[in-house]
Amino acid sequence: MSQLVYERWANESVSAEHERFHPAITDSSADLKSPLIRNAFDHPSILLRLLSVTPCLIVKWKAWLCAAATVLTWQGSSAYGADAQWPQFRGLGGSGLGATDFTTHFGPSSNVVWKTALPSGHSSPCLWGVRIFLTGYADGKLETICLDRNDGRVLWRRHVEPGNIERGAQLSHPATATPTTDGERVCVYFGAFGLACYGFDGTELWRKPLPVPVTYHGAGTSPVLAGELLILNGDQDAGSSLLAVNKRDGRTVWKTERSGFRRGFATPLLWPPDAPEQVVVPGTLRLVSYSLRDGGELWSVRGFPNEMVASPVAGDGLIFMAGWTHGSGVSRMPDFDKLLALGDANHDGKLTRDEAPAGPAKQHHHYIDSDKDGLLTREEYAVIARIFDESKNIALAIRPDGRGDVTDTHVVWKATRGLPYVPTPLCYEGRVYLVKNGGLASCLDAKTGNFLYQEERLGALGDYYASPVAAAGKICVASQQGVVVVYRAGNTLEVLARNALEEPILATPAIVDGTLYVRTKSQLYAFSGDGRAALSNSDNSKSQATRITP
Ligand SMILES: [Ca+2]
Ligand SMILES: [Ca+2]
Repeated sequence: MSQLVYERWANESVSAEHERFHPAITDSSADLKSPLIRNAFDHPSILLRLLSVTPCLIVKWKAWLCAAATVLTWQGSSAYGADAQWPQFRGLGGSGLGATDFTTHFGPSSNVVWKTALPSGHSSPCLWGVRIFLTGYADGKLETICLDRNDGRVLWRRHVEPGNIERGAQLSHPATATPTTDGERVCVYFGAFGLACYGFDGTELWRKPLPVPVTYHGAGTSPVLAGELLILNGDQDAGSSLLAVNKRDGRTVWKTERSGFRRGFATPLLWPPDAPEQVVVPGTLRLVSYSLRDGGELWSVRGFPNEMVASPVAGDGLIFMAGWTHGSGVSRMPDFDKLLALGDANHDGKLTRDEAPAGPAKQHHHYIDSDKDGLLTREEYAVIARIFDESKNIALAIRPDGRGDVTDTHVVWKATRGLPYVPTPLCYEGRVYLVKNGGLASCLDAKTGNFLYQEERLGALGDYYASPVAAAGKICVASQQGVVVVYRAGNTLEVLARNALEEPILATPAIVDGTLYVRTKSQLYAFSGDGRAALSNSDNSKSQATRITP
């Protein structure tokens, strides 16, 4: 492991809240990799406990360091495996699945290993080894932040300056895309800037400014790494495309236009998971799989909503997708001639927003106006009227081995109840889990699509933007209102805990190495219910006014 680069200003920026849990560490030259080690040196009694030997007072301090470092480094690597990975949005392969158990019960002051104040952002934690990567937006800067997974300390921060921030809805944010890493570099995307890539020590490797997407709700997708490529879904209200750049220098390898895709927020899925050859991207009315090699279209499925927010997920040899938009398939757009007769005051055959009669033409004026000249033409209107007419809310399973339009041949099952708006489905141990606004959970058999339970209450109301994640037979999902529900995976709904974190949550949690990482509006929490939290907290409590008890 290379020596971590600690920056003085980064240490200075650690919040007072963070300091409460972490006494300042002044000796950054020592190769002390975990709070366990650091605290042991601060408190020799802990060191003795860990070494389980009787101290000999004549042993020189250097020898102590050697012996302690050997034992404690082993302990550290055992607790914080260097192979620990959650390398993109929803972890390995975008699966949302962790490999280790996580604590069921936690809160702002219980089972907290550490917490760190962060600038605001909706991006989820991306983890590799001892590093956690996140993005944020503060003081006009789009930040990439690297934290030490051992203690939550900020290792480095880098930023890019945005041009115009993309148009966004009330809840959107300029730092929404989750970073992605291959263990050597971390790549980030900001709608208002484009792509940037940093080495693990914070060195900027390259940057690739991109046009600010034309959006109404803000950018939502996250980039994904696939071999030598970094893939970015560029769906927007006009000029959609799928972009593949060389992860080493940011040069464009291929770019596939997605004309006809008029809005989208999904993160692409790579298939097959172990050796990807396809990149699967849902969008307006269709889901399309492209060749990773050249971006050529391989197969597609019709029958989706006008805009896709949730991402596809793989499991059991199938690809699962769920899409829902408000009013989808319910109402047809009025005839354009009727709208002209009602509103076209200057008789130019086009409608300004003021001219448009109340209803969808006025409500969706900006969306329909594809060239953004402020006027709805007959042609622009016809495109969106068709899209709205064909829009269908659906969850389905697809066999991903076809070519061409496989709507009639490779869709294994469909469902129309329990559909999530933003949260991506979870496929776990042969079942597909859906979480709908209002805290309504559904579970389907992954192979047949039969409901095992449908729209049952998690007992935490409100909207859901974070996606469910799972490990060790448990599922974890966070409501926007800040309640993290843990429920048992299985054929029936059994809620194990509702943990209120007292702040809004829009980011998807991560489960790595027995620790659950949850980003709230202002903090990143690391929760653990094992001795790690207890030891860390008790150590800190010795010199801190605020004691955190498990
Ligand atoms: Ca007019
Ligand atoms: Ca226009």
